[in-house]
Amino acid sequence: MPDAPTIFERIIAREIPADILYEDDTVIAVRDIAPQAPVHLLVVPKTAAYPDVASLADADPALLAHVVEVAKRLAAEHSDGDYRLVFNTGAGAGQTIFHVHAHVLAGGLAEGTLG
Ligand code: D5M
Repeated sequence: MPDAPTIFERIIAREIPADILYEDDTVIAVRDIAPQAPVHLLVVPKTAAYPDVASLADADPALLAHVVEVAKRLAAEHSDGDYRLVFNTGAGAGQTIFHVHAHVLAGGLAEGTLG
């Protein structure tokens, strides 16, 4: 039996609401529902083929580069252009949705911390 669709697949299919900030043929960007920074966005490849960034990098580096480019553009649009790009990878690192996504964290981040 195929896996149940993730939250991101359901957002892409417009089955559940989200604050969609950008969309093209291959990615969608939404505001994170539980922000960890003043600006906290998610850039999500539309394909459900890749559970994490390592598998995306192996299989489709051009799509990963596109995710990075969209993240950069959104950070400039929604903040001052400085941002953290985070890919939680594995449950032990806090990943909860196994459909690759980039966290874009920006705006008033504490200096010198990773948290
Ligand atoms: O990140 C999964 C992220 O997804 C986490 O920061 C919350 C966010 N999330 C969960 N549900 C939603 C909806 N419905 N809209 C927007 N954002 C959502 P992970 O790296 O897997 O822990």
